[in-house]
Amino acid sequence: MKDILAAPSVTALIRTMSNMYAKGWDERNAGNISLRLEESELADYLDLQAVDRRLPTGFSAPSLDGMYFLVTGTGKYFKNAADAPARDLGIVRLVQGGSSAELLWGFTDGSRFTSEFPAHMMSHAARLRVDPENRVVLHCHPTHLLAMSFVHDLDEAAFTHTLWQMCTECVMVFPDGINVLPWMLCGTNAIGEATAKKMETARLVLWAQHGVYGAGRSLDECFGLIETAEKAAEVYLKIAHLPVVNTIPDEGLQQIADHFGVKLREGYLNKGLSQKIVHNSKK
Ligand code: 2HA
Ligand code: ZN
Repeated sequence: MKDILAAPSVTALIRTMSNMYAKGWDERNAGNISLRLEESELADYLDLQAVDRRLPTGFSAPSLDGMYFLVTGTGKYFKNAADAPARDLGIVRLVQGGSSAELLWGFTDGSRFTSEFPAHMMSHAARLRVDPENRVVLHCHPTHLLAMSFVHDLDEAAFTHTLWQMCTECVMVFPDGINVLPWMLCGTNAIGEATAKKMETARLVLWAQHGVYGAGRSLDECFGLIETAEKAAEVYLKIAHLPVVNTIPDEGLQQIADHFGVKLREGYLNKGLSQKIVHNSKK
């Protein structure tokens, strides 16, 4: 057997966690990641019949039955993952309709996967229905998106539109926009189900006054998605209190989309918001 610590998905996950920590998105035990793995990626590294422990999940996800996930552990610090990967990460196989997870590697201190496992698995199921190649669900607390959720209208079209206006590349990176959940108690099946529902129409879901979820085909793509939205939120917060005299007009946003061949979320342009930065469209 090869060394699992040298497996490309494990090294990529640790690198992503370190980068996220460096960005300031994952203080203390904040954040969690799950990466779907193919059996073929694991076969050289683990005895897939050797189940260490069985962990109840508390939900059902029949479409994920038999799938493998590399996932971060509950209470673990992104800052430390590179020092103790076998303690802070785990590889599980979902069985019994998703109601149970077989631990194949990791969580060596007897712990288990993130408290946000329901939101992760339900989001995987939702994204796989729209994109069979989706592999990543990633949650973190990026400072500027979090801050923006206190001062900006949480209407999804308005929030998306403001982010799109902040950097030219936003419409290319997230043409599907950002969906928004109001503040909710985290770590529950209820927020998991609500997040998954939002994941059906966008790869970014803001948890107001908490953080953000992203989904994608690779860790890099998903990291870049959040990084781009977070950059836009940072620009917004730098200009929100200043008189805005120039913007990218809606026609410009449409031109970018047409030029790069992406389809913008229906109905998010030409809502009369284009020439001004909207702090609260209800005003
Ligand atoms: O894992 O971020 O939402 C800690 C969290 C919970
Ligand atoms: Zn969180």
